[in-house]
Amino acid sequence: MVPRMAARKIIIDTDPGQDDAVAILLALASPEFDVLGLTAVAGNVPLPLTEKNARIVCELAGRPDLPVFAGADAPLKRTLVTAEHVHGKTGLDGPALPDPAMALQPSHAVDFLIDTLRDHPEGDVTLVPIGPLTNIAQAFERAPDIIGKVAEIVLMGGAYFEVGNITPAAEFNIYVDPEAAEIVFRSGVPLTVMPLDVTHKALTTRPRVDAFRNLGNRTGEMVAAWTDFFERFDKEKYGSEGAPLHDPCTIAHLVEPGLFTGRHINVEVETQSDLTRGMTVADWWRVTDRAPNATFIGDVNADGFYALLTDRLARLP
Ligand SMILES: [Ca+2]
Repeated sequence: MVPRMAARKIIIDTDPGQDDAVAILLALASPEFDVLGLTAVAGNVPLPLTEKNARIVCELAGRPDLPVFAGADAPLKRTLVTAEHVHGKTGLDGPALPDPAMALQPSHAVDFLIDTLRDHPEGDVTLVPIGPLTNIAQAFERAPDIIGKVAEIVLMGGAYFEVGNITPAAEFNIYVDPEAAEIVFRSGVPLTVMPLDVTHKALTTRPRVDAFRNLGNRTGEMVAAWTDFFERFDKEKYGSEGAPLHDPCTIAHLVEPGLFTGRHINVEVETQSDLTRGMTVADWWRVTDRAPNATFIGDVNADGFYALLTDRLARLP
C-alpha cells in the first residue's frame, strides 16, 4: 500500500464573508489539510463579526474543536473600510444561523501565528490569507524570525487585467490594508496570488448552485443560499451570469494546482497614491527587470473547480 501523504498544515486568515465561509468549508472537508486554526481579521465586516462568523462556520462544518483567534481590528495605518454592500450587515447574510456555542480562543491571532510558526519546523506551515493582510504583516513585523519558516502563502487579493472592485484601481483585500500587503509581498515567502483576474472566471451559474443545493446536506443548502445572496450584487454590477467565489480558489489551488495557470512575476503594491491606493502592479508582460516575487494566477478550469467544491462539500454535515 502506498502510504498516504501527510496532511498539509495550514492556517486560514479570514474575514468571513460568504466566500470565506466556502473556503473554510472546503478546507475542512479536504483530507489534504490539517487546519491548525482560523485567525480572524477586520475586513468585509468589523472584527467582532468576522471572528463570530468564523466560529459559526466551524460549527456548521461540525468542527467546534477548531481554534479560532481574533486578530487586528483595524488596518496598520488606515481607517477600516468594510463591504456590507456585498456581504450584508452581518457579513454572512443569508439564512439565519444560530450564534456559535464554541468559545473564541483567549490569545490574539498574531500571537497564535508567531507561536505556531516558531513551534513547527521550517517549511511545515502554509498560510492562507483570504482577507486584508493585517494579521500576517503584524506577525512578520513583530517576529521576523518566523518569515523564513513559512512554507508558502496562498492568498486571495489583487487584480491586474480586472483592475478593481472597491475602487477603479484596487481589489478590496489589498485596498483595505495596502501597507500590510506591501510587507507580505516583499517578505520573500513563496507567494501564490489569486487576483480578480482568476476569481472572476470562477462564476456561480444556475447548474453549479443547484448542484450545491442538491447535495442533500445542510452545508450544501447554506452554500447555495449564500451564493444566491451575494449573486444579486455581482449580477447587477457586472451583468455577469453569476458571482465569483473568490476565496475558495486559494484552497482549491492547494488541493489541485493543475486547475490553475499563472505567471511567476514581480508584483508591487501601491501605497502612496490616493487615486490608485492598493493597486497590485503586476509585471505580467515582464517589461521591467524587477525580481519575480509571486505566482500571479490568471486562469482556472472553472468546471473542474466547481466539481472539486461540490465533491468535497458533500462530505460535510
Ligand atoms: Ca475574504
